[in-house]
Parts: sequence; structure tokens; C-alpha cells
Amino acid sequence: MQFNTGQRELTLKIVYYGPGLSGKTTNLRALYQRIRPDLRGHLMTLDTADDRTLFFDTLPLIFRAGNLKVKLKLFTVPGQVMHNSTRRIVLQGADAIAFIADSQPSKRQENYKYWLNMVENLKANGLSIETLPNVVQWNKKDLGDDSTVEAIDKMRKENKQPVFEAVAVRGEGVVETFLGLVDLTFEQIDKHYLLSDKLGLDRRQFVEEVRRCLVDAPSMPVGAA
Ligand SMILES: Nc1nc2c(ncn2[C@@H]2O[C@H](COP(=O)(O)OP(=O)(O)OP(=O)(O)O)[C@@H](O)[C@H]2O)c(=O)[nH]1
Ligand SMILES: [Mg+2]
Repeated sequence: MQFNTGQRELTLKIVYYGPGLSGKTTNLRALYQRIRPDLRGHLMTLDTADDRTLFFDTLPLIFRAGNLKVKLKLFTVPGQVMHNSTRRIVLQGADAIAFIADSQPSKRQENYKYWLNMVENLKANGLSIETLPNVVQWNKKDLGDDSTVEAIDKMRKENKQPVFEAVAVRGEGVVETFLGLVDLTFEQIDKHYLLSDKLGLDRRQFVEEVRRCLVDAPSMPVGAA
């Protein structure tokens, strides 16, 4: 996190992590579609010929919250096994993680493997999932079955972080996941940096400002456990 008191500027890096083809890039594309055109920055994607992320995608979102200038820098990692060193680099300085899991029953192991891979890569960057705000999104819900519903229920009962369901290819659940993570992230940084006290900006207001950047945003983050 970068917080420039003089210029009252806050920069947060949000990373979409997960196994190959889970829908990380699709999430960013869908979010881009929902950001007000007058506010949205450039969505940069760098794909191979078969649409796999080669390095990363980025999408900046810049807005004002009170008299604070906020920059949210969204990134996706490349999910292909061979790009692990890139995933590690993209995690550098991450402030928050959206873990995009694949709901297909055949991908359960893969999700778990990438969660462990993320934990390890965070560690290599001096970061820990225990202290980093994070949400889990079960994407491709349209391709899930009853065992997916059970797995999601189980996770909601066991996990500390909010769990969302999505069909990113139809834009469903994408904004909810994002706002849920923004909410959690603000709560966390506020604890450390006392932004509410210093800037008179509370969590609700902050999320509300992000909501205002979006077209047809849900009134409050929904779907969180
Ligand atoms: N059925 C279904 N397909 C989806 C969904 N979300 C994404 N897809 C499709 O899944 C494929 C992979 O999506 P991407 O967003 O490129 O996946 P990724 O996680 O960025 O993949 P890597 O960059 O290789 O790690 C694409 O063909 C998407 O259209 C969904 O919710 N349901
Ligand atoms: Mg991708």
C-alpha cells in the first residue's frame, strides 16, 4: 500500500489469483464493462494466441473518496503452470487477493493446489494470507454440480474470508466479489492507518465511492458469508 499523506493519495494493489482458465481475465473484463466510461482507465491484457494470460492483465480505477485520491490497481496472474515466476512477481506488494476458483468438480484439486501455490508465493514476497484481506470466488458456477454447492457451503462454514459465487462470463457475481474485497481491504488498512480518524473517511463511505464508479452496482456487497 502506498499512502502519500502530503498529496492525500492512496494506492492499493489488488491481485486476482487462481488456477489456469478459472476466469481471472474474464472477471477483469466484466468489471471493466461495469466501470463508468468516464472513469475507467485502460484495461491492458496480454494474451497468447489461445487467450491465455501471458504476463498479467491490469486495470486501474481512480476516484476520490472525501479529499483522498484513491488508485486501485487490479492485476491478474497467468494461471498456466509454467508461469509461476510471473505469478510470484505479480504478487509483489499486493494489498488484497481475490482468489478465483473453478467450480467444475474436476477442478477441485487444481484450486487447492493453486491456493497452496499462492500461499508459497506470498511467503516469498514477505506476505501472508493470514494478514492479507482476501475473498474467494467460485466462478463458473454454471458448470458446477451438487458437490460444488456442498463444497461452497463447507467453505462458508470453515473459512474466515467471504465466499462469492459467480458466472463471470455473464458478468454475474463479479461486482459483488470486487466490492466485498474493497470493503474488507478498507477495514484492514483502517485498522493499521486509522484513515477514519485521520481523514474522516469511514468504511461505508469508501465502499460507496467505489460503488459510484460502477454502473448498476448492487446496493451492498451481497453473497458474502
Ligand atoms: N462456462 C463458463 N465459462 C467461463 C466463465 N468464466 C470464464 N469462462 C471461460 O473460461 C475460459 C478461461 O477464462 P479466462 O478468464 O481467460 O481464464 P484465466 O483465469 O484468465 O486463465 P489464465 O490467464 O490462463 O490463467 C474462457 O473461455 C472464458 O470465456 C464462467 O463463469 N462460466
Ligand atoms: Mg488470464
